[in-house]
Amino acid sequence: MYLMKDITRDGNPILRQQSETVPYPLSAEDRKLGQKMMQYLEISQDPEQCEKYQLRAGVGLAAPQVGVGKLMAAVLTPPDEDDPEQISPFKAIMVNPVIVSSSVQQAALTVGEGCLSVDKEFPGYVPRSDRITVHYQDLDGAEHQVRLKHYPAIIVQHEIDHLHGTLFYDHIDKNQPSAGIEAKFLSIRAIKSAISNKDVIPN
Ligand code: NB4
Ligand code: NI
Repeated sequence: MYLMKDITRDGNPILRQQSETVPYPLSAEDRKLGQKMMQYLEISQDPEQCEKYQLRAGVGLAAPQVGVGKLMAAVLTPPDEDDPEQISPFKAIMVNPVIVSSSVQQAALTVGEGCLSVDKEFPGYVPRSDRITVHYQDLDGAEHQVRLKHYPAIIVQHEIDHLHGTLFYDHIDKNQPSAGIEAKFLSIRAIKSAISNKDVIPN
């Protein structure tokens, strides 16, 4: 199992590299990698085990964070009580994921984002697409295409960013404060001032 000592930290060049396509059939090693990443998330979300192994809780983990530059990430979203529309939590080991479409509508977690690979705190909104369609393969090579919104969509975008060498704080607008907003998810209009890409046109 992975422990915090196995997690690569900001400054390690692998976190800034483009990951490589994973070939099929999957090697035993690549399969193990996917399973171990999901295991980290499961253990870290169990309060007792999280404490026991001194982990930082995670809802997603990307291969570069365990030192492997391959297009693979695990996502495990806990049920969101504040979002009754979210029928079931999203759980997937995603291989070669590609975002095939994303909404113009933006959303951000009001609490900002934290990353297991970034020890420093970076307060501020991380504007992302509110909805995405992502295509990926599972460990058996089966192809999946799913539409995600809100919280799961934000997590998947954070993980896919890792696979392309991007970290969450790259998206934070350093010139705009983020105080005073209470809603959990915000439309692009509400957080317009925090969005650095001024070309994004609200729908
Ligand atoms: C990935 C997330 C950062 C923002 C939002 C959140 C936590 C991470 C990083 C979007 C994706 C990991 C991967 C949490 C967390 C809420 C739900 C359920 C019970 C504890 C858990 C805590 F831990 N981010 N950490 N950061 N990353 N929510 N929750 N709770 O997961 O760096 O690239 O277990
Ligand atoms: Ni991260």
